[in-house]
Amino acid sequence: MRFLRSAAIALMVLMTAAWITPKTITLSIPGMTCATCPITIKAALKKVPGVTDVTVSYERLEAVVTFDDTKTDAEALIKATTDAGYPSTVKPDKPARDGSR
Ligand SMILES: [Cu+2]
Repeated sequence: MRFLRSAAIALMVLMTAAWITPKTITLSIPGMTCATCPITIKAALKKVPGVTDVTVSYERLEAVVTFDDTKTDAEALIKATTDAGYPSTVKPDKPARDGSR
């Protein structure tokens, strides 16, 4: 019985993990003008609930954001960069690995 219960819990954890597969998008942010802009943008994106990872490249004028898509979405990320002074757009990405939507 005890084993069954922990097996059920393990299964639930696995299913939850599958459900919240993090999503990664690339934002094009042409408004970056110097090497400190990425720092501001990264801080703004990290503040968005659900965002787990942010990589901002000044050279490429883009930000790669990984987030939990049950907690936030591209619109919220765009709003965050825009509020920080850097309007952005979602870069069309290569087909995502999880095309199950
Ligand atoms: Cu700057």
